[in-house]
Amino acid sequence: MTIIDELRSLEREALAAVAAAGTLDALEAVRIGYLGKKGSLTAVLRGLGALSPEERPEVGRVSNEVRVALEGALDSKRTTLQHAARAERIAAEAVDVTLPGRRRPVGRQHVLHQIVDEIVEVFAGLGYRIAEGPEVELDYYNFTALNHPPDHPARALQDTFYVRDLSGDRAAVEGESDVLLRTHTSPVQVHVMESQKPPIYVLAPGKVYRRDVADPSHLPQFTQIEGLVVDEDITFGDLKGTLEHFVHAMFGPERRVRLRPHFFPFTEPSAEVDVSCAICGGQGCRTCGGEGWLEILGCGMVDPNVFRYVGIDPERYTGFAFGMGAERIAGLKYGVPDLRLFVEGDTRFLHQF
Ligand code: 2U9
Repeated sequence: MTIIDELRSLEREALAAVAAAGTLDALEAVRIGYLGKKGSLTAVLRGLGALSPEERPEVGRVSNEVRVALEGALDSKRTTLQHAARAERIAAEAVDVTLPGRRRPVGRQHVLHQIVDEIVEVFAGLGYRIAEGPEVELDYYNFTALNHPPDHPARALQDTFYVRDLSGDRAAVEGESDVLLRTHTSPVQVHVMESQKPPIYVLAPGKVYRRDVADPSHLPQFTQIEGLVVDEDITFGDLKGTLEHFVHAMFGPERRVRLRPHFFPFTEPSAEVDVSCAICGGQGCRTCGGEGWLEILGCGMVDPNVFRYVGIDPERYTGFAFGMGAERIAGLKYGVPDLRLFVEGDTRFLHQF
């Protein structure tokens, strides 16, 4: 066998090895086996120097042809294998975008905030401004300026959360603190009257605190909404008309309103306000406990003493005030029998609103 035959046989064998290589690693092994430093074609090329000057050009040309053919086959096979590897990776990484997306739970406004917003809307429509104030208050703003005598039962430790200063050398004796968690939002209106002249039309929504044990109709923390109007010639008739408008906007125009005499330290005269029962229309049923009426708020004409505390002339100005619990209003509107449900945060309950 001539050296030329040997080269051609090497070429066939190498091209077959390239064709058989199934991976990039196998292909690289083929390249090293023939064209590497110790490769079989490299060995032939190195031996060219030992040939006779007559043989050398022909053998040189053929060996070069074999090398070029082999390099070409290696390159094209490498490209094919690289494309195959890439296609395989893309297939493995593919995301099926035709599947439905994962649903994320969407939050919603808490039912109590919905109710507060609804009530705010009704009074904003009548020209009231919204006022806010601190939840930690002075005894003066929560009780004294609202005409509570020093021995009023609401001031008792059993009814009010007092805030004690346990730092420094201030006497930290229970019951002697003049700082407390507000028991109603009325101190907000006292601040308003101190800083603004009448006419005043304000609505004060916010959290209030009372030392009650939670039960179906009581919460130690709840949401109050109070209103205050101070202007010239404000009468009890204005109060009644305002409340009727509110009840009709909130519960529907078919509902009736009833006022019963009551007592509050800050209003005189005072009344509790009932709305006719939605179920029986006033006949008496299980929902209203046979009464035909459901209590929704308290109200009255601002006591002249309250005006004197804040420096408003009770001879020139009169006013009315009212207060309600948002939890109670929400409970009545939606027929929720236990106010604790509004503060427990159970989403199965809250998602109904
Ligand atoms: C000022 C003067 C008077 C606010 C009023 C009521 C009547 C009332 C209760 C309803 C249920 C409290 O949430 S509740 O427990 N409130 O009955 N509140 S008049 O009177 C004021 C407020 C501020 C300066």
